[in-house]
Amino acid sequence: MKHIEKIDPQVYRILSDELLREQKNLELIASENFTSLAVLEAQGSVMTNKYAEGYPKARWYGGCLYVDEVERLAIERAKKLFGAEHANVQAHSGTQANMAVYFACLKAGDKILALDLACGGHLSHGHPHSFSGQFYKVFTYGVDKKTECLDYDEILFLAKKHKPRLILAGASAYPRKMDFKKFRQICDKVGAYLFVDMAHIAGLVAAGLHPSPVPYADFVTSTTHKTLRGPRGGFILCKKEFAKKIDLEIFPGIQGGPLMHVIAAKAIAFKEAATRAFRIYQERVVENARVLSAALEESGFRIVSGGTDTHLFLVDLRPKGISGKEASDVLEQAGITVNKNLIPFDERPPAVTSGIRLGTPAVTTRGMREKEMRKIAQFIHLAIENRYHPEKLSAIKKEVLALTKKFPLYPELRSR
Ligand code: DSN
Repeated sequence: MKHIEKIDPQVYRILSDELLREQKNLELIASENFTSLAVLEAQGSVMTNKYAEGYPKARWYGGCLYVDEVERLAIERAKKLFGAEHANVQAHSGTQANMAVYFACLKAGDKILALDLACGGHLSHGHPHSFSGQFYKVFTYGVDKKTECLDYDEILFLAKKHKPRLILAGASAYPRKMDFKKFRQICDKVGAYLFVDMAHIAGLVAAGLHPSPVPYADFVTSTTHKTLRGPRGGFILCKKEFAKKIDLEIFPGIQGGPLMHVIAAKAIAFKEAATRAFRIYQERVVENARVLSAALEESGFRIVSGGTDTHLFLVDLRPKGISGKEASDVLEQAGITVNKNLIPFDERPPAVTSGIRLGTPAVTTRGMREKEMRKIAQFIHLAIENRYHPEKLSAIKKEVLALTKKFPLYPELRSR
């Protein structure tokens, strides 16, 4: 960052502090990860300079020879990685990708059926404050009260009752595998489109550790920066019959010029995700999540649905008498970053919550394994137990620092 240091010391200081924060803390936010240096480099590359409205070979501006090449590469790699008929890699984010899908197949006022936010859904899946909840008539399904897992008979019942034009599968905070074949069968029974938002599990799907939605869904969206470990951004996969519609909805429908530097980084991430090393990494992510959740359970926390099949899980904090908000603040003081999260049937409001969501993609990228997961569970347990003792939280923070030092992050990058 030598140029930033020279030109803008204030921004340099802030970026350095963020690098230090990422290096020193334990990152357990399930949707975050650490990209490769190659992905970082591409995002800071000269392609940030280029306007390229349109698609490869059909642009509005000249000089698109190389951006065409890199976008084609990203498209081909995404299609191959997920076995898809068509890929659009221009979506700036997961929410933009979702917006393009809705616009491609729905009219304002159409009915959609999606997972309730309180049971793990996402804001862009029909929350009243999101465009999705304002443009469409939204019905939700939840999880079974006892198992805290999806109940496909209930989803079928709701689909028959409401006759939605589109059924959405996919979640931000659901720890179990989803059965996309069953979703397809339900859609076929009521004549609905199947739309899967696989943002959280895309890395697991790429590695073959979670069943792929691609053979079953009409539309699949994802972000590139969660388990997939690429740059911040989104993409869409769909059947050939919807290709033109999706491309038109992204541009000129809802976006202008694509972020070509990010698309170059997406191409790199898709290449990285096709390797054996990435598959091994994902196996460790899932194993680490299993070990961390089991160790926390042993320390008296309740794990929603009794565990996890994926990279994330939800901790019910009620047995510890602390809210999600308090727990997240306490853990932050101990150098552990998490997010508060509603648990199914939560009686607390979303800004408080009774749970936290934990995920292992980032710590696994640092190289941590089962032994470290048990240690992290102990840190979390001790921090919550000693929440009124700042000196004990500082002591845990020192231990966290000792642990993160053993698993260096971006040692090639210089911080202040
Ligand atoms: N904010 C993301 C997450 O944490 O799951 C979803 O968009």
